Amino acid sequence: MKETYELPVDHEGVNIVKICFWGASLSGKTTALSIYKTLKTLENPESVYQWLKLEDPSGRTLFFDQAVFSLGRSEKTGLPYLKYHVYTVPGQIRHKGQRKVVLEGSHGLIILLDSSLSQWNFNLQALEELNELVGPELANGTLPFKLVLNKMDLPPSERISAIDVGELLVEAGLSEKLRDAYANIIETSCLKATNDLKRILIQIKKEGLRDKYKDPKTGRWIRSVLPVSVQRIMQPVEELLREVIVIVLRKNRDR
Ligand SMILES: Nc1nc2c(ncn2[C@@H]2O[C@H](COP(=O)(O)OP(=O)(O)OP(=O)(O)O)[C@@H](O)[C@H]2O)c(=O)[nH]1
Ligand SMILES: [Mg+2]
Repeated sequence: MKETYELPVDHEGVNIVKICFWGASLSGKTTALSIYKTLKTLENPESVYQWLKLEDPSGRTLFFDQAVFSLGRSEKTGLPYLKYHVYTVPGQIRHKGQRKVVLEGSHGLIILLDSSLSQWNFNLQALEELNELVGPELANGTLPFKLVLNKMDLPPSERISAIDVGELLVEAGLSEKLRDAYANIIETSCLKATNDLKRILIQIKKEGLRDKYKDPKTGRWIRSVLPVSVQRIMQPVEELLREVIVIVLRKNRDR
């Protein structure tokens, strides 16, 4: 990719995209990013640059988590075409100041909602705060975002549904039609994804099922044979990254 005017560059001159997970405390942001990073490492360790977690003794994020990944590599320069930095904000109410700093300069957001009924008000608070900070940019599409409803492993009586969230989006003016809003929500369970991934790793160790998951030539993991629960965790980051790249390329073309 040629150098673009919207994206910052790092010390090697590689374009950087910043993606940020936003959501209430305990919604699963750190867990989702950890799973994403684990899978990227299995698929291609060279594409994972950095993994930083700043947490308090109870495991809640204190300032941010940051993971840095690369996309492709130019044969000519040996450098990646792009690096994408993925951050999580600290969700606890008292970290409002830190959230603002971490959010700054994001090219795209993953809004993670906790499906637990008991957390509904915290989801609303997180959305209200985001609306205060970047509301118009979300509503007019300048700042692309993906909406993820996590903890779908909870029994239906203890969680909200994607329809409930769709209604909320329409009410907040983030979507015109309920059908569109509903279609844009990605349902995940980090718990199920973690368990499925563990099961595979144990099977490989015990029964040597390595061939099923690995490309014999490259030794890298094959995404398409992984359980849906695991693929779903990768989906928002990668769809968002594609959207950001398309937006940047279009802006450069129309310049
Ligand atoms: N049942 C269930 N629990 C989950 C799921 N995802 C995460 N959790 C649990 O929820 C708790 C909080 O997860 P974190 O990833 O630390 O949450 P966070 O959003 O980073 O929280 P802050 O750092 O405080 O903003 C942990 O105990 C996770 O194991 C899920 O899909 N289902
Ligand atoms: Mg966290």
